[in-house]
Amino acid sequence: MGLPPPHLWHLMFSPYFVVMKLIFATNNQHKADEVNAVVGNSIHVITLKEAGLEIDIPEPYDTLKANASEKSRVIYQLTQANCFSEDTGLEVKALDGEPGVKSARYAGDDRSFDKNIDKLLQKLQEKPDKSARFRTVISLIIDGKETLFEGICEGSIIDEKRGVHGFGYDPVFIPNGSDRTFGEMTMAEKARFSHRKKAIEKLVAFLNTLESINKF
Ligand code: ITT
Repeated sequence: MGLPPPHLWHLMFSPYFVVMKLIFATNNQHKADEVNAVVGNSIHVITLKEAGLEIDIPEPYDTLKANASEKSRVIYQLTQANCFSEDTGLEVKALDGEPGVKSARYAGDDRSFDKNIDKLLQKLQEKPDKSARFRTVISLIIDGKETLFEGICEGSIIDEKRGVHGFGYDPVFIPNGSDRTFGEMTMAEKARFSHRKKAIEKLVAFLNTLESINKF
């Protein structure tokens, strides 16, 4: 990485100089907490709220990728700042991938986690195959150029809620390799399996390969 222009040299003594700032185009604080736990001090992640942006970006498309791209594109156009977004879906095999891209509003526009779970359990009642996966797609925009990352966590759905941690479908999802739901795990325990963590680790690895980016 080259030196910044002389009038910015004072920033070299700022703790933020070596830390890249990225706006995370999300209004979901749970997601932000999980991402912050993975990136630690290596990236300064700024949520929309922290950036002073009150915006609910529509997710009109029928793929996670298209919706993730839309969210980061809108924020980049608005701020010209390096940013990323992610779209995540719970994909249930016996329901042909539902709720998938509709995960947030599966039971309606009020985005109730409880109602979404109730609808899911009701639709799965008669289905013997309970296998499911979480899939996260991240869209990162650095200096106007988009790169995508994916993280998947395979598991299954149980027929009653267990645990109070996490958010969304966590109380009914058991990742392969565990006998506890995400709802019964602390954030650190969930991270051992998490789709989001896998995608974010790829993002961090990618950023580490970039030689010169605008860190301000
Ligand atoms: P942003 O678009 O503002 O980032 P959102 O909550 O609308 O936040 P999504 O569009 O990605 O996020 O919605 C996906 C939904 O899927 C989310 O509302 C949860 O119900 C569920 N979900 C996503 N990640 C999850 C996770 O790690 N554990 C459990 N449920 C999750």
